[in-house]
Amino acid sequence: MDLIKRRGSGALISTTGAAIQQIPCTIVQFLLFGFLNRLWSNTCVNSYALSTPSATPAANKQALLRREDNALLRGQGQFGHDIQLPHLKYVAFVRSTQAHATINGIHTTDALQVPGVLQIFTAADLGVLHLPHINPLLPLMHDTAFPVLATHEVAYVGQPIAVVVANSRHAARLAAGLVEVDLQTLPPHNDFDNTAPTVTQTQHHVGTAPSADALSVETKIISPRVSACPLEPRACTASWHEASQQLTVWLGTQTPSRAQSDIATLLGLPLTQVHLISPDVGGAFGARASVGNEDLLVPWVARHLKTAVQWVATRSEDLLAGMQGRGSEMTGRLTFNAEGKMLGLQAGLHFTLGAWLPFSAVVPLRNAARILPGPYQVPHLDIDGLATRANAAPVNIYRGAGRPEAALLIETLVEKAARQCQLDPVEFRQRNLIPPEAMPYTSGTGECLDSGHYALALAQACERFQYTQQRAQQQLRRAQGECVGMGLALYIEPCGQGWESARVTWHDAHHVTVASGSPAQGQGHVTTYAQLVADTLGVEAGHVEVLMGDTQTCPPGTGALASRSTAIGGSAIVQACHNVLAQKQNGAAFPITAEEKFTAKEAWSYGCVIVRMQIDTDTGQPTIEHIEWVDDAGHVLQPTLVHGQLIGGAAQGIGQALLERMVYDAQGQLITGSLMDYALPRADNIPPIHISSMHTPSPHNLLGAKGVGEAGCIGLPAAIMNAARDALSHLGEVELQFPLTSEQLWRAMHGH
Ligand code: SMO
Repeated sequence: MDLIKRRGSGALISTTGAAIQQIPCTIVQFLLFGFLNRLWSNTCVNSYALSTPSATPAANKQALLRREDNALLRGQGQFGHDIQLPHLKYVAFVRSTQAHATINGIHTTDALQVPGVLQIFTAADLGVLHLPHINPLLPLMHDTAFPVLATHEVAYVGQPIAVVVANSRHAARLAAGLVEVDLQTLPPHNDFDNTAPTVTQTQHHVGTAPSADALSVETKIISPRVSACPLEPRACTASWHEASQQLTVWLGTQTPSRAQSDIATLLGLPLTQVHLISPDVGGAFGARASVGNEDLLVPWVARHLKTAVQWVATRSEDLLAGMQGRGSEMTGRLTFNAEGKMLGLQAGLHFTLGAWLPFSAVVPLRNAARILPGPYQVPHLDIDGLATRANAAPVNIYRGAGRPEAALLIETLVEKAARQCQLDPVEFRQRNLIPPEAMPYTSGTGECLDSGHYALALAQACERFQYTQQRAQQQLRRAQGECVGMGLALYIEPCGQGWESARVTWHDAHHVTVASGSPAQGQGHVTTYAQLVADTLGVEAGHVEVLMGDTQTCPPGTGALASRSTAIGGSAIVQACHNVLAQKQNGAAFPITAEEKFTAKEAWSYGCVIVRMQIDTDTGQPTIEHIEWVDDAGHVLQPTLVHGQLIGGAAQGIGQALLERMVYDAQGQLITGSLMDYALPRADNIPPIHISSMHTPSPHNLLGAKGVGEAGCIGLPAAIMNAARDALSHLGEVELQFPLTSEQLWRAMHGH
C-alpha cells in the first residue's frame, strides 16, 4: 500500500481514501494524528510591533480551521494522480538495473508488441538534452552536465534509459519491463568513496588555533541517506495544444516558476508557451524543490507526440530514483579549557551527491558548514567540507538541508566536552551561548544571526522539563538497573533569504484576491495568506481568494523553500496590501491591483530540545519517554499551523534518528527499495511532544516572522542522539550512529 506516513494534507484522502478501511490500526492512528497535528503550516503575524522575547504564547488568535481542508476531507482535492484529460496517454520509464555500466544495446521489439504501446523513446530520439544547471552557491570543480536519458552509459540504479508511451498505465509499465537493455558492468563509486570525483568544496578558517595542550573531544558521525517519502508519489502530466502551440504541465512542485523555466529551456520554448500548474500536493519536504529527469521527459513526449501524457510514480520508483536526503560523514574536534569555555572547532564534512546534481544539490553541504558553530561563540574555526559523486540516486535538500547535520555534530561534541570537563551539559552550554546583547551577531562563518535569546530558550526548556529533578530521578532509576539517558540540543534554523512576490487585487470589500509565488504542498498557505490579507486590508478572511501554484494566475516567484513562505512570501503580501491601501486613499477606482516583490535577509529561528530515553537492557529497544521543546519562530500568526509544522518536522526527525536509512550494497544496488524495507515512523513511534514557544521577532522582514517547518528535523535528532549516549555513558564514550536501532544499542550494551 502506497500510504503510510506524512501529511501533504488531503493526499491521504484523495489518493488513498479507498484503502483506509483496510489498513492497520496504527496507520489509521498515524494518519489521523497527522491530520490533526501535522498538515498545517507556517508562521505568520498580524502585529508589526517588535516586542522583547517572551515565553508566553503568541497573540491569542482564535484557532482557525484550515480553509483548504473542507475540499480535501471530502475527496475533492486534485492531486497529480487525479488529473484527467481527454485522450490521455501514459508513460513508464525503463530504468537501469546497474549502478555503473556501458550500454551496449537497447532492444524494444518485444515491448512494442504489447497491445496499447504507441512508442518507445531512447536518448537517440531526444538528441543531446541535459538536466538544468544547478544553483551555483558553491564553486563547481568540474562540469556537472548530465543527460536527461542515459546515452552510452548508466550511472545509477533507477536511471531512466527509455520512455514507453501507451494507451494505458498498465500497458506502459508492462512494456517497460520487456525492454531489454544490454549492459556491461563497470565498477561503481559508492557514497564517500575517496576516489570519487570531488564536485565542490567549502571552508571556513577563522581565528588562532588553540594551544596543543587544550582539552578536546572528537567524534565521527555518519548521517545516512534517507527518503523524504511524501505521502503522494511524484506525478507529472503534460498536454501540448498544437493550434495554440501551448504546453500545459501539471507538476506538484515547491518552485512553479523555476520548473516552468526549466521545462521551457529544455524544449526551446519561450516562457509564454509553457503554463505550469502545481495542483494539490501531498507533501514535498525538499524532494519537490527541483525538477528531475522524468519531469522534463513527460513534457518532451507531450510536445513530440502533440498529445497529453501522464506519469505517476510507484512508491518503489520514488525510493529508487527520487531525490534523497542527508548522506554525510562528518568528523569533528572541539577544543575547550578547564572552565568549559570553547576555544576551537575543527570539522571535516563529506557529503555525497549521487550521480547527478539537482538544482539545490550543494545546499546541504553549504548549510552544514556555515551554521556548524550553532548558537555558540567559538573563537577558532577550522571547517573543511567537500561533496563527491557516487553511482547512486541524486541527493538534494530534505527538510533541514544541512542544518540537522550541523546540529548533530556540534551538539554531540558539546555533550562529550561537558562530560570531559565534568560539567553539567546545561552549564557547559550556558558558558558558551551567544548572549542576546550580542545580537545581531556575526558568526565566525560570516552569518548574520538576526535576533534571539538562546540562554532563555535553554532555561525555559530546563524549567519545563524539571531538569534538576529529572537528573536525580535518573540516578535512582540507574541504581535500580535501568538504562536511562537525557539529551539536550540547541539548534539554529536559518530561514531563507532572497525574494518572493505577491499580487493583491481589490475587487470590492467582499472580494479580494491574493496571488503568491510561493505555493503550498500541504502547509495550509490558503488559510495563512487569507488571514494576512484580511488583517492588513480590514476585510473578512472568507472574502479573500488565494491563488498559488499557477504560472498564469500568479506572479513569478521563488517558491516554498527553506521555511521562507511566511517570512518572505508573507511580507510580499503585506507590502502589496499596503500598496493597495495607498491607491485606495488616493481615490483609485476599482479594481485595484498591486504587485510587489519583497527581498529579505535571513531570519534565524532557534530552539532547545530535551529528550529522556530509556533503553531496554535485554533487547536494546529505545523508548523516548519525554520530549520537552522550546521553539522560537518569531512572531506567529497561526499558532495551530505552527504547532502542526513543529510536530510534522519532529516526526521526520524521530524517523531519521530511530528508524530510517537508505541502504546501498557494494555494487550500488538499493536494498531499501520498498516500505517493507525502509522503515518510516508510524503513530506508535511518536511519543508525546511538549512544545512551548518564544517569540523573538526578526528584524529582517515586515512580519517579524521566522521559519518553523524544519525545526523538528534539526533539533530532535541531535537531542535523541545525546539521550542515547547519555543512557550508555556508564560504558564510557560509546560512538552511536543513526538510526539508533535496537540491534546497535544492544550490541553497544553487550560490548560487541
Ligand atoms: S529542504 Mo526545504 O524544501 O528547503
